[in-house]
Amino acid sequence: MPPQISADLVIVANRLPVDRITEDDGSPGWRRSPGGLVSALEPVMRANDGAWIGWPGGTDNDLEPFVEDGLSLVPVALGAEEVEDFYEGFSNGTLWPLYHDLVAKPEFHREWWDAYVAVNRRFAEQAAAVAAENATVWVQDYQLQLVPQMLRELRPDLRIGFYLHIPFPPTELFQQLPWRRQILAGLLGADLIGFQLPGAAANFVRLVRQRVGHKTHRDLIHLPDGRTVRAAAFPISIDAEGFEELAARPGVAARAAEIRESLGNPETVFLGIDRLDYTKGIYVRLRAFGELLAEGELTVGHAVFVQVATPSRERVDQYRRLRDEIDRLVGRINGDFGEIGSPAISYMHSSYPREEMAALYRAADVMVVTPYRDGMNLVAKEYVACRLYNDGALVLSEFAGAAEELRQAWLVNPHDINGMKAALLEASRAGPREKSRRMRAMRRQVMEHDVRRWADTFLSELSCVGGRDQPPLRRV
Ligand code: GDG
Repeated sequence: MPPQISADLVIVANRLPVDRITEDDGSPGWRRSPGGLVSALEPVMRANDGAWIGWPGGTDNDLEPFVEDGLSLVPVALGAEEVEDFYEGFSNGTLWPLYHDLVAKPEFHREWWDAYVAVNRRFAEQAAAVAAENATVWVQDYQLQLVPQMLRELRPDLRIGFYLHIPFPPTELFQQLPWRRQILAGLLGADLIGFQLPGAAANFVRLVRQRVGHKTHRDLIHLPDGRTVRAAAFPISIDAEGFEELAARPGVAARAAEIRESLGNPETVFLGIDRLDYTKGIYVRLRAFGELLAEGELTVGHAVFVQVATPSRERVDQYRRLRDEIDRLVGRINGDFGEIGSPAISYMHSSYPREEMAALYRAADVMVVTPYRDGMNLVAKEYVACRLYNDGALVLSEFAGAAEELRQAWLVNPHDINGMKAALLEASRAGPREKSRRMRAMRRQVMEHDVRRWADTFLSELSCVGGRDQPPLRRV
């Protein structure tokens, strides 16, 4: 019998916080997937009989709700065609590029939209089934923008929050979407809509005022049915203490030294870590590095670029093409400048355990984060948290949400390749005092604004909007 779930706090996200694995005896099992969202929400979930609704990955369709390590998990099944149309199609082929400033061209297909509606409805129905009376439901991200409205229709007693992890586009771009009205109406089902940056929240409120005609006052939207919705910024962060603790482990320090050793102990290790995604500006940063080698500003043996590109959305065409382009560029730069035992670029298309990530952060002199557009970018914050001795330098795109908090980074415009080259050189040549001054300020910001604080702030603001009389969540 599946457990009967009646939760006071329900998280609804595209993915469950676990991955399917095969146990030693060959039976199927689950392993907690690493991620800040789970660790941030875990304490409040435990204190409030929380449940998490999400897709378990794959197309296994007979999964019942289950309890894993004390957390109630509710799988939402997707068929193979829905994975194509809802996930790879509308979510990652339409919304992802549209919300990232058209870095790639979004495709609009009516059958993708139909699948998006059907899958959002399934998530909303599951949430309605497991939420206790007057419960709080927190819906996550761009794949599920219709859920708030669908859920409100099913369960008007609930308090509903929504958080968008990626940027919200300017009005002119959003207007391209044939289903723009439905998306806005979907989001307005929430009591509180959270964005990474104040600018995104302001874009949303303006759009609702100008295009839908609802009355707005500052960050509040007044709906004709008498409800008030608030749209505001809640910049996400990382488990900063967790990363700091990881980086301080002797095994991680030893691994960092080993990494540098195996790179030939160069003076400067540049590092990039990203999902292999066209928004992240991986190609352009490697090109900048290649030009610096060609011009003799940097030399192999003294400088090396380590790039980790974690596999992502490999069945989507644009991602396959990007992978080929980067493969070719890395091959060319290494062919032109590499020497036996000293490649110019050490490129890994794979994913690593958290310990190895922390060792890489510790091993790198210059962290290079150059997205064309990014909601926040947690990698930049993780690097900062791992620099225990206030050394190291961060080169950061102005177009990452993180740039609003990490002002002491070397900020760059990824469209300006010369500017980026200058910043890479400056960051690599800066003296220890300058680096320490910048890093100290950034560390203070990251350590004080961690992901626990993000979750607590959102949930406590959510309990204040709407003016309805509901019991607050138990705090931890
Ligand atoms: C979206 C928004 C926003 C990467 N490779 C490995 C690995 N990672 C981890 C990193 C980091 C996370 O994945 C990536 O987070 P980012 O923020 O950099 O980027 P997105 O995946 O695009 O995330 C973004 C975020 O949501 C949160 O709201 O900041 O703007 O696009 O934590 O460490 N982790 C492990 N092995 C890897 O190989 N263990």
